[in-house]
Amino acid sequence: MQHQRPPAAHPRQRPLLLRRRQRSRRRRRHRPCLAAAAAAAKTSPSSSSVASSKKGGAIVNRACAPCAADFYSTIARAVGVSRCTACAAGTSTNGATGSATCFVAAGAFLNAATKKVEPCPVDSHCPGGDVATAAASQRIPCPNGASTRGQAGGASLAACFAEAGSVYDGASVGPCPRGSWCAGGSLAGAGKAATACPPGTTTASTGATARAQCTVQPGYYFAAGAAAQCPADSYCVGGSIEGSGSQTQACPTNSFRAPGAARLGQCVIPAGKTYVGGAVVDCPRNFYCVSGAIEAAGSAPVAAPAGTTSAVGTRSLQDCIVDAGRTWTGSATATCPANFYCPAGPISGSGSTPTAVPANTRSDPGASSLGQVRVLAGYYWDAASAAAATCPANFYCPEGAISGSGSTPTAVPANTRSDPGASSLGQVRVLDGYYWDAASAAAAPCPRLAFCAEAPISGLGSSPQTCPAGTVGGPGITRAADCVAPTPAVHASYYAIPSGTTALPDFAALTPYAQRFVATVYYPVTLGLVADSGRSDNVAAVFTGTLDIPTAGSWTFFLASDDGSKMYLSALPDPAALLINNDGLHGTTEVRGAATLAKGAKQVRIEFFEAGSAASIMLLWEGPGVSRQPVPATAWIYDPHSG
Ligand SMILES: [Ca+2]
Repeated sequence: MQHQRPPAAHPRQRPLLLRRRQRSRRRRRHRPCLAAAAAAAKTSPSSSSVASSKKGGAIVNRACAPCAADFYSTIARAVGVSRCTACAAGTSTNGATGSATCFVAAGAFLNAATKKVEPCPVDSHCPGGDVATAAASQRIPCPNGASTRGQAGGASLAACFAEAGSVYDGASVGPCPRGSWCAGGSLAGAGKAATACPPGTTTASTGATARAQCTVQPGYYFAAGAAAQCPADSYCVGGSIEGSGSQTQACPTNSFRAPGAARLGQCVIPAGKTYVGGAVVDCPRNFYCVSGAIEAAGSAPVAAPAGTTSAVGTRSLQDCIVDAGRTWTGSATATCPANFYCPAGPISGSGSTPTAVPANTRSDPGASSLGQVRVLAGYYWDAASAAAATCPANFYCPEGAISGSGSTPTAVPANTRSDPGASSLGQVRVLDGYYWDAASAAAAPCPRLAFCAEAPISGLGSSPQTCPAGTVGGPGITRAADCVAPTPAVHASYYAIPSGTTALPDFAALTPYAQRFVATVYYPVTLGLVADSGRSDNVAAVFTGTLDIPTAGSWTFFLASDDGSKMYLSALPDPAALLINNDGLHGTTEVRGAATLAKGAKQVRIEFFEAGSAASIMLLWEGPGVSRQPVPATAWIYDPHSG
């Protein structure tokens, strides 16, 4: 049992007289305390109570009393002087009375060198304790890696701190383990805590300080408290679970991706499209675009090879279109070979497969269509059977393109024919009695002076054969043996004229006494009958006929007569058509006249008279290809109506 008293004020705080009075009272109070102790022993069964009663007390008012708080007494028995001693500076009885000792408070220590109580140093903690023991001097360093954060006076381990990113394991402070984060704090509390990152996440290294340093690896993202694989058609860059690691990014529109993509470049662009400027767009014309990741083929259109084209959105090399007239050889295009044709087509199909030309046709290199294929000479393209067929009889078939003449046999001209398989006009045969007139490009009746057997245009069909001299052939005549002497074609009229005539008469006023046809006008000098007039003298004649001028050009006529004569290039005596005037009485005299004449028929009129004695009338000519000579009977065209 102890008496409660208010703690005494410090002696030095009191005035001197008062202090003396109090010392006197204290002497009385601090007397030996055995009696009281013995009394106390009788009333307390506790031996400790008996022991404690031996110290920390003093006699007060003849009774034994405990030392006040912050005073102590070590006296165990009466020695004549008894008193309580104040605790040294910095120590206390921790509020207890009757203490036999003083204590250093936690957070301070008793410096043995200075004998003074000092605050516990930085980075240590001091539990304090009984000044009579070593405990009062204890200075315990914070564990390795911990500190008091610059503060002195640490009382316990709680005053030591682990910094953020480190953790106290009960022995020392080390880096926060990888996969955890450590906020740091007092070693008695938060400093011991390493918080594991959520499932599937970790930290980049040891020493993480905060949850935000927990990361998911690329290809994963943090959701619902754990890492999960990045979903399809998205990508996940990973990172802090409180930042990018918690996000999924959609692959660009029209791209796709299996789960687990870690970056934009792993999004896959479908074939026929490409990734440009942040968007998926159609593969451009004349390129092709295979499917691939953005970071690979998906953003790399490939140019269509030379000699090919491609439409917008082409998906592969095989879809490129080989140009018409070219073909794909496996690595490049080449000109379509001869005897094949090559329409435009994909590399995967017709673009790689030249088509052989049909039988009896051919093609030049670079042909692009069946229409360009050429049907061989002697054949034509029969559309119904889609094949080259032998050119039919009475047609001819030069080589030609199927799209043009090769599909159209050409009918032979009139009055010609052909055998099957004719390849050219030259092989066409001109019918008997005709010849091929190149100038008019037609079969014409055989000329008057020729015979014409069937023959090809390229041969004798264009060359009428001349009849033997003095004979004529003409239309329908096919053999030399059929050529005949011409029918007399010059119409002769004979007139009786008076004796003493000296010049040609006016025939219009006369009437012929005889008319007949004669072969030509060529009667040399005679003293007998004049021509076939039946008279020797005083006779006149008019010869009319039509000359067949064989060749156009300048023709010279020679008219010799005894006596007078005239030659007109007309049937009637047209003064404008007078070519030769050989009139008057004279012996055989020749007069010439020239004219430019067209080929073919030309009417001629010759007037003549014989007065007496010798007589002659002779017509000669000279012209292109014809030397001076009498005009032959064959030069006259028979016309029964002439004259
Ligand atoms: Ca005469």
